[in-house]
Amino acid sequence: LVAACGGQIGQNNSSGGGQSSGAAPANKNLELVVGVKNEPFYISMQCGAETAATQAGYTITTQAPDKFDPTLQAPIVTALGAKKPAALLIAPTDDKTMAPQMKQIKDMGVKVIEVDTALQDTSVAASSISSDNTQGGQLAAQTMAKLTNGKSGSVLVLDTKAGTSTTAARAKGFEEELKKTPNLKSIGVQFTENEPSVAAQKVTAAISSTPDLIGVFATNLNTGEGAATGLRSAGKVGQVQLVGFDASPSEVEGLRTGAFQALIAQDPGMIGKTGVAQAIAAIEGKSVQRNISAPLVALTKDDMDSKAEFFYKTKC
Ligand code: T6T
Repeated sequence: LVAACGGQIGQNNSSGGGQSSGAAPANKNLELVVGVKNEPFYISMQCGAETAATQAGYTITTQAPDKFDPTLQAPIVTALGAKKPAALLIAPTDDKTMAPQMKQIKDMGVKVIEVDTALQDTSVAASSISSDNTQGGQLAAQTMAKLTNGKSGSVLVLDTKAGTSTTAARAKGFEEELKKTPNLKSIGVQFTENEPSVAAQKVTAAISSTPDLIGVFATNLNTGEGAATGLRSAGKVGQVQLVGFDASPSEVEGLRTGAFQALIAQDPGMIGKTGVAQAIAAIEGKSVQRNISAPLVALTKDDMDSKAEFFYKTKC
């Protein structure tokens, strides 16, 4: 299987920043607003961000909505207006509807840095740090092609919520790349609302309606965990190939026990660290890079333990 891919931190399109003013900033408070509470991807990101902030002599506070939902995330951003951090690092939960609140905070002089997800409007954030999600989807399709090894069949793609920049790019990259394997046909992209129970239902429904279902691509953590539950309840573990995204403890365990055949893992700690470095550069008037790509890696049962640094954390 394809072992690894992805750009390197610091590789992408840079854009010029200002010159260093030399004076230390008075406000050294950063805020991180992630997509949802108690989720290993964001916990790992938070750990990386906290390490980098402490090393640089900055403080960072993390907040998250109870669900991956812009109507719950937007008020958190609006309330930051009263606190006025020097920078806001944010994983916007919708690529359009989070724009007004993010613009408002930017207009107050707060530097805005996107971590993981992004707005369609590229004028709001000074820097955007993310995995190359299109490439991650392509890697998932190449992995699915290898796993199915010339057999013919249908493949289900599970996205999370419409408006999530990352998972949309993964689904698109997967479907485009899958066309290069004519014996595999996508039956289309279905949304799970980032709820494992919905992902499980979509998988069991697809198993009933599509007798030649050979594979499932689950574009993120909750979707993958739910898809594995669906395969278990339908008694199809190992018969339907499951390629997931992310590397939560439950997904890693599922890879070990055979519910997943591959996982495309990200490096959320690196995304958090780099987000802090870019925020500090913006605050201190140094050069900022507009787009930064973080590495991705494909994990399989055979090689997973040699890549354990990619497993996500549940605490720092
Ligand atoms: O896959 C990650 C993240 O990259 C995506 O934007 C949203 O879902 C996760 O947080 C995993 O649940």
